[in-house]
Amino acid sequence: MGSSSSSYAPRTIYLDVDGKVQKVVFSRHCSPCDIKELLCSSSNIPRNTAITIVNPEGSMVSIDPTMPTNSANFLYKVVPLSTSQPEEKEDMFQSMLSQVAEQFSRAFHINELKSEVTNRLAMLEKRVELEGLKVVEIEKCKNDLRKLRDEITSRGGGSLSDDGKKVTPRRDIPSYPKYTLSQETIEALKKPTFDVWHWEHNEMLSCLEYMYHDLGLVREFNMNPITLKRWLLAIQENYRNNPFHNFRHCFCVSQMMYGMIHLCNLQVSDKLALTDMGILMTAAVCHDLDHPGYNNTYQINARTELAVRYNDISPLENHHCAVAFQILALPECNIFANVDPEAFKQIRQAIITLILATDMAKHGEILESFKQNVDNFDFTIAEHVACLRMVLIKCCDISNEVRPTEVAEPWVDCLLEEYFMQSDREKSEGLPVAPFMDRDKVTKPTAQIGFIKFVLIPMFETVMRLFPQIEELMVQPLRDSRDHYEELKQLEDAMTEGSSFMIKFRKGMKKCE
Ligand code: 0WF
Ligand code: ZN
Repeated sequence: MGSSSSSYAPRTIYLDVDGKVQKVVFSRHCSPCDIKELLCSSSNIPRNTAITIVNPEGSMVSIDPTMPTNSANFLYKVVPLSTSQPEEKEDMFQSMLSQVAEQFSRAFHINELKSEVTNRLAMLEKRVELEGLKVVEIEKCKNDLRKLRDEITSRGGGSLSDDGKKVTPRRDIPSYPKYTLSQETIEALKKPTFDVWHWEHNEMLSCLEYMYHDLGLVREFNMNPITLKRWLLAIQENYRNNPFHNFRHCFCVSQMMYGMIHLCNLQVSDKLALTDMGILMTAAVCHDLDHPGYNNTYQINARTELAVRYNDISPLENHHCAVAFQILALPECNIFANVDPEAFKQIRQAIITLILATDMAKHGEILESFKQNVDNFDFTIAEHVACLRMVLIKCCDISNEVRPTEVAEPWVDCLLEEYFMQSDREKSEGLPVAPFMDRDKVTKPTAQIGFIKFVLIPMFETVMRLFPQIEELMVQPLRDSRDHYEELKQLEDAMTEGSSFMIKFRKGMKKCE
């Protein structure tokens, strides 16, 4: 996978043609018709024959440029539709329809959710009509309906419900293609300059898989490499498609962690153990699982089920943790299955601590305790190491501004989009709105300047006292970004002054007229 070829790379599928393996390569820009013709000619079938493709499990595979690729030991078969009997065609059509319907209903649970919303609304209306509801009951019903609406609107394909029953990946690893990373990508992956926007989900999965192998974590924890793939797939499917808190953000945080491990030489020095690296990487991968796109303040003010379940204590972070361990509880996804139970207990505890540390409400407290020991840091003191691990995941979690401007800036738009969705909802529900989330008050420079100056630079400069090598690649880019946004702010202010001058000027002209 070369860093410039991913979206152009041809796709390869393997066919069973009369018992022999036939490799078929096509461009991602081919139309479904082109691919059908190619499949016909590869299978010695006349070019215009209507065909379908079935996999070894008998399921039909769509024919289009994004069709799931397979391997030589999971061959697809081309079946000419013209040779099927009418009943067979009907069966096939019915099977196809039911598969599509099942996929839809599995992914979105639309029918159950729709009928539940309808039922509850009907019940609510009836009760208001018959007896009048107490305020607290109305609030509870509103909350229930809000939850259901959330389920419908923010379910991004494979995310899971609060009861945590849908953590199993919806597709298995044969449809998660094996990418070979180019040397260029391997080198780039270690740096904060890595272009995180360039890659599709499957490619990011391959990069994450590579990081686990490269750091020696697969060997250290005696992981089954297939389990690692399945675990990563389950992780990806349990991130929702939010504007900001999505799988690409998970990838960014994990890639920055991998980058910091290399930059600070943690993987070769005797400073941290391989177990620490496993804890750091796994916490980074899991840290925002099933994020609903609305922050803790919203959860608490709106009294959502998560806030109630976790008694208003870091509801989101507690949820991310719970989902992480629900996934690890699946035998087919348990990357720590071969670790002895005592060691697993410690790893679990450390991962929980790290995910909980990503709650920004704890920022001051965590940074202060790190400052206490940074100047006489001792890698043999467990408490020091535990504190460093927390600061490292915090740095990675909010590190977008460390990246080059063209990579960092789109993330601000994504975050503001998510914030505005929340503040619009807060306004419509009569809940308090934070000024930094309000579309009428915040701009990109105003959002970023304070955050870079008072949150990011102080934290990264503290880490720099322990690892001076981060100055060039992490701290300096932050200073540059602060300067960039301060210039933007001046421009913005000049434009506002200019336009208010124009308004006054026009008013004056009107008076003269
Ligand atoms: C938009 C801005 C902001 N900017 C970032 O680069 C960034 C990275 N992560 N996050 C970021 N927020 C948050 C995602 C969830 C938690 C952290 N925000 C921060 C806010 C506007 O403004 C401030 C500024 C200083 C202190 C508190 C909020
Ligand atoms: Zn995060």
